[in-house]
Order: sequence, then C-alpha cells, then structure tokens
Amino acid sequence: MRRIWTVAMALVVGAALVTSAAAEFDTSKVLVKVKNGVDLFDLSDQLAARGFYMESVTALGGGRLDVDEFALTARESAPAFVSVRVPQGADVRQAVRTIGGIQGVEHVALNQIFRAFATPNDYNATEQWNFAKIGMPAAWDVSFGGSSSTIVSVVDTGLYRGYNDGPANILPGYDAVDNDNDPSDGNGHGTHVSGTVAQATGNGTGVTGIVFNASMLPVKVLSDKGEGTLEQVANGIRWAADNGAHVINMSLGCEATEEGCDDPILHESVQYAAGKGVFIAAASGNASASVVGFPAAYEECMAVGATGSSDTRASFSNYGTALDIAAPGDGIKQQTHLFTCFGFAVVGTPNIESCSGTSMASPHVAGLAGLIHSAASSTVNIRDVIESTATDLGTSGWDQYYGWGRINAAAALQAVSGN
Ligand SMILES: [Ca+2]
Ligand SMILES: [Ca+2]
Repeated sequence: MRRIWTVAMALVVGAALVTSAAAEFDTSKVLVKVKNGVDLFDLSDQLAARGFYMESVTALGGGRLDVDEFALTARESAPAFVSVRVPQGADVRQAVRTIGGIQGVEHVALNQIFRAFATPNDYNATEQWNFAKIGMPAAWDVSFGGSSSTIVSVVDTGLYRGYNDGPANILPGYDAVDNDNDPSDGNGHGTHVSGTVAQATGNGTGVTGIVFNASMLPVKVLSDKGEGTLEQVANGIRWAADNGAHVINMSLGCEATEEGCDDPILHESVQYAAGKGVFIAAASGNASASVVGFPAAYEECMAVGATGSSDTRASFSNYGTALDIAAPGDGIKQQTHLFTCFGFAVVGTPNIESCSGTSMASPHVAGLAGLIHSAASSTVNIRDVIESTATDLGTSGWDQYYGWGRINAAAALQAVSGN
C-alpha cells in the first residue's frame, strides 16, 4: 500500500491578543553616588542600620569591588557608584528616598533595565500573538535573529522565493518529489511554515520570523497537493542531513493508526539525520488523537503539539506518550499564497494568512532551536534547553497533552546566554 504523508494542518482559525509587560528596573538593588570624602565603611554602617546591604563598589575605571578592596586599590577619592541591595519585597522607590536622606549621599538611582533596540519594525504583538506568547522580543535581545551560519531545513512543500517578505537567506535546496534542484512551492504550506522560522524581519513589511538571519535550506517532499510518499520524505530527510542542516522541521506526518505509518525506512532516515547531530522538530498531527503521529513519535524527533492564545491545547492537536513539547499553532499569521489554508495550489498574490495546525506549531520549535544554535556553544543540548525552559502547562511536569510545556523562547535564550 502506498502511504501518503499529508500536511499537518487543520482548518481551525482562532485569534486573540496577548500583551506582556516587562519590569522597568531591577527591584533587588539601587545604585548610590556619594560625595567626595565620604567614608564608605561609615556609609555601609548607615545603610545596614536602615536594612540595606552595601554589596559592591564600582571604581571609576569600572569593575566591581567590595568595600575593602576599593579602599586598598582604588585611587580616586570617590567611587563611580555603590551597589546597594534592597531586601526582597521592599518598596524600591521608598528605598531611594530613605538612602537619599543619608548624609554624604549625592544621588540614588533605580537600577534601570536597558534593552537592545532590537524590536523589529514589522513586529506587532497583536498580529503575532504567538511570538508575544513565547517571549520573542526578549529572546531577540539575546540573539537578534541568529546567524546565517545556522542552517534550517523545512522539509515540506518547498519554498516560494518571489515574495516581498519571505525568508531573506535561502540556499539552493532539493525537490525530492521531482528529484531535481528546484524546490518551488506550488502549495503554500511550506512557505507559511518557513515564514514562522525565518520570515524577513526588520524590513518594515508584513510580519516577522524567529531566526530570520538563518540560512534556509528548502527541501520539497510534498507535492503541490500537500502530499508525499515515504520515499520522498525519507530522501528529503537524508538530503537535508547531508547538506548541512543543523535543524530540520517536518510539519507533516501520518496517523499512527494508519497502516504502514510507522516504518523502519522512515525511522532510519530520522536516525540518520539525528546521528549527524541534526535537531528535528515534527508536528504531532491534527486528528485530535490520543496517539502522536509519525515521524514525530520517533524518539529522535521533538514531537510538537499545538496551543492557542490562552495556552490551552488546540482541539485538533494529537497528544499521547510520545508528545514532547507544545507551541502556538492556532491562528498563526505568515506570508504565503494559500488563500484558504487548505492544501491546494492557489498561487497568487502573497497575503499574510492566518493558518492553524500542528504544522504551524512545529516551526516555532525549529526556529527556537535555530536561535539557540546561533547563540549557544556547540556543547549545549538544544533539546534539553527547550524542554527545561518550557512554561509548564496542564498537570505539573511532563504530561501527555503539553509534553514539557509550551516553549518559552525568552527563558531558553536567557538560559544559554548565562543570564
Ligand atoms: Ca517582515
Ligand atoms: Ca505539564
């Protein structure tokens, strides 16, 4: 029997908006500037008498010293500033006023948080609730779109290159359907999925992608109808692994209950890529089934289920013992030529289309994996980072509906940056 893999996408459309507010300053400490001639040991005593702790002293030339070191080594009469710890739960603005009243104190500053001005001009938290939800702006502060040396392969219906807002860096790819080197997308699914990974960002047009500086390696294994054979899928996985992919996304699969779905040829192709160190994200399937589809269910793949804007499982999203992680997948906007988010070729004017499915969830994980690959040392286990930093949903810890939870890009990037 010929097994057909289909795109893992559903006809469910939903949208809501989520906004997040970030702290404006570090509430754990304030910075104190003192007048010339102030005895820092005396200041330390005065602070302690009011419940504050002098943590360190920064000399004019920079570098944090404790007060003894400063007294011994610094040559200037007054330091640049003194860092003072505020007790947990205390009103930091009141602390500023109290410390400001100590004799010899010239100025007390809130420990303001500065951010790279990296929020791109085409990012809109309302339009892209999915990126707001996973903390993309904060993740971009750590790695603004990653690096072109990171190669992400979307193994799908191909990638359309002619749009004004598609991925910026596209490598020559492969068409495993026609066995040639033209992986054009006559369907639109692969282009939408690729957009979530790496849509052109900061170009003032359309929407954004997660790891937009990455090099995209398009591999077409599904026809313009959104279907592909085991042969095509297995060839495509191996080609991507042999041609430099660090990350593979597969927003495709078959249901575990279908005859021939779990096949050693498919599994061995996945194992081949994993054996080369490739991180593989795959969609769990859209049958509302209690069993994850394949290839996602293989242990070498990170099986991705879909959540909506309220952080609950999308009704279509397959779950079960093989589910590893969840990501936004309900009402995801990217540029493509799919008019209806239903897998038939309608090539036309590019639009920002809202599509739903575990197909839309998986590239969030692939994109995050790419961003981690760009930002972290090669010894970092990308899968461990994604799982350990996910926002736990459902019952505590791993569960069959959300895996380790919904991905948290901000926490993942902070983890690998050492923050
Ligand atoms: Ca854009
Ligand atoms: Ca859980």
